[in-house]
Amino acid sequence: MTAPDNIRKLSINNDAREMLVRAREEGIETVWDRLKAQEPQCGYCSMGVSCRNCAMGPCRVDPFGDGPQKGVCGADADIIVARNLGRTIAAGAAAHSDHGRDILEVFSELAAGKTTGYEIRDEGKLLALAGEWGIETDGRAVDEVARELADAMMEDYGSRKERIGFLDRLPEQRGKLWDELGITPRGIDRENVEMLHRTHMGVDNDHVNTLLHALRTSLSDGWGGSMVATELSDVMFGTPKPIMSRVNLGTLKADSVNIALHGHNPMLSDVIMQAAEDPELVALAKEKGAAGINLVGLCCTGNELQMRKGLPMAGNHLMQELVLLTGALDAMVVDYQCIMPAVTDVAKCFHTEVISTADKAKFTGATHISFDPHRGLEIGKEIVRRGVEAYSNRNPDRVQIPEGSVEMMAGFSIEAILGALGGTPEPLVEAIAAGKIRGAVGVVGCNNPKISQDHGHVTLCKRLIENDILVLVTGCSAVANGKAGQMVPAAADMAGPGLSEVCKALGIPPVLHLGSCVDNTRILVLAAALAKHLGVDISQLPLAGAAPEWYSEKAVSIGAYVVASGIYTVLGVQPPVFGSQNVVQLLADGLDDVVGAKFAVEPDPEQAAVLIRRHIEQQREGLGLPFIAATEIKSQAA
Ligand code: BF8
Ligand code: SF4
Repeated sequence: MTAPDNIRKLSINNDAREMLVRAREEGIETVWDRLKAQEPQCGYCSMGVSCRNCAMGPCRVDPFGDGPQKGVCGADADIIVARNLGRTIAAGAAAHSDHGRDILEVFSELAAGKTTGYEIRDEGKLLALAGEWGIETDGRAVDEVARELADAMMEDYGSRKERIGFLDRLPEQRGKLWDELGITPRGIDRENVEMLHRTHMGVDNDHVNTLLHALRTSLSDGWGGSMVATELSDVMFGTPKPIMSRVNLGTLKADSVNIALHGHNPMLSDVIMQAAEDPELVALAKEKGAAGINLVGLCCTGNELQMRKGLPMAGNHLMQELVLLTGALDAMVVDYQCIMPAVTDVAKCFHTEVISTADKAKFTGATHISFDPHRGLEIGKEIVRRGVEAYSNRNPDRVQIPEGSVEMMAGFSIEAILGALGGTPEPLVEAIAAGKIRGAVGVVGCNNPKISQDHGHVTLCKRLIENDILVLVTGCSAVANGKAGQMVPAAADMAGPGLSEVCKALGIPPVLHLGSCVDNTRILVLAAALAKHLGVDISQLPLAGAAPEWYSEKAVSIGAYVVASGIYTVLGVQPPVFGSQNVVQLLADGLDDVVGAKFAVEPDPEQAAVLIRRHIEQQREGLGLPFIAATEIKSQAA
């Protein structure tokens, strides 16, 4: 079907457009309608110059100089913008790190033998981690080692140490630089709490000092909480290996019970996948007239399961309401983060049951089934049973599933990437040195209804691979690239000659799926390993980061820890900092002299690709590698 222009511009994907047409026809409100209703959005807030940190306010300063230049307490634009950015980073870092803590708590209970439905699936990784953390492994029982590792990681959340445990992974230069700058993260919770303290009225009133701590806070996420989440998820659910899967709304099946797993934490969804294979529940589904039980993923819970088990993905962030509009979803199981409160409103227009599972994330209008790892499998079965029961309420006349799904490959943990290279980064280094691969870029982050859905991700990645730049994706970017067909080995044909040759030799796509958003830590680990291998700092490598369609506070924390780790990062959506020239100057320029990397903002993905290619060529030149002159790059973009 062809959607009218006003709908076509909202998303580049036909499945989304078809559901948007249906939403308009049936008068069902979606995120795009609500964005429109909010416009024009507040200019002060968009520029970051409004403050409601205390009851003398709320205040705003006028960035154009006509109105007040200071809040009631005397805070100017620099202070207000820096404080707001610091709080945003703290919220994002807290979300990732608390997710990590939840995984760690289940891991600890597993080690104590108190869970059902969990096991240590990657003992080798557990032992390697224990070794890294200085825990004796020789001759000891695995669960004993696991308990000690869990305790050591728990300590990282507090503030008992000078530095958190994963920092030994850093190249020496980077660790030293952070020490000199005073931004070495000491404790995961500590840096977050200190950020909130500093941004209370009358504490840190020097915007540079505030922003340095914002970097420290983000590092406690990237090299702390998120890294705990990734590493322990690998231990408990398996370290991903390349696996084929499918993506888009066509992964729903009209003849089956359809259950979507939405959110971020794989703890419960992993046992739900086990439960969906339970013969009794499959028989129940058949009794109700269904062919079977079909699970699909949304957002990062989906990514976690796709990486390890090939779970088909219904879509990314902006698909969460549209999947309900198919009328074919019997249950949406949610944990936390990026789940729009609106899902229960849309679900009401159909028979879909929304089931919330995290006690810290309840939704009005949802059925709450509290997750408890001690009864993991039992709860998983209870949830699947509800989905099967809900199937009986489905109205077949209201089912409309967009046709066809797209094949994609997932599962590129660092272990898998190194495995494909024969166990060492050397072949990758050689390919980069020879210019077959010019560099690598992590393209990460969300969808944002302010940008045509997936346009930023797909266009940027396309241009990068055409220029022999290897792309590593996570989160919603992975889903976007998957739908565009850029994540199968055959997509090597879309890449430039050098990258194409390497991909074909290894049988891998030019855009590699590294997992969920906490798995951006895999990119950090790879970057650190490459830098160490070459004896240079991360900031010298031909690497970049990009978040073309970001929306979330977590994405801001990611961007901050990527830059603080020494990687140039281009944002596609303007962050609310433009009310302070000093803050903008620092982020977009000054930081380069501090941490060896900086931010750029470029909404046009074609231009973002040019910026990134230029940066990569400069980095190559710095390392004495063959490079393409900037003028030549410019002409390629024309
Ligand atoms: O953590 S990319 S919209 S789903 S925040 Fe959310 Fe953004 Fe998607 Fe995953 Ni990440
Ligand atoms: Fe206003 Fe200062 Fe209070 Fe913020 S902290 S609301 S700028 S008085």
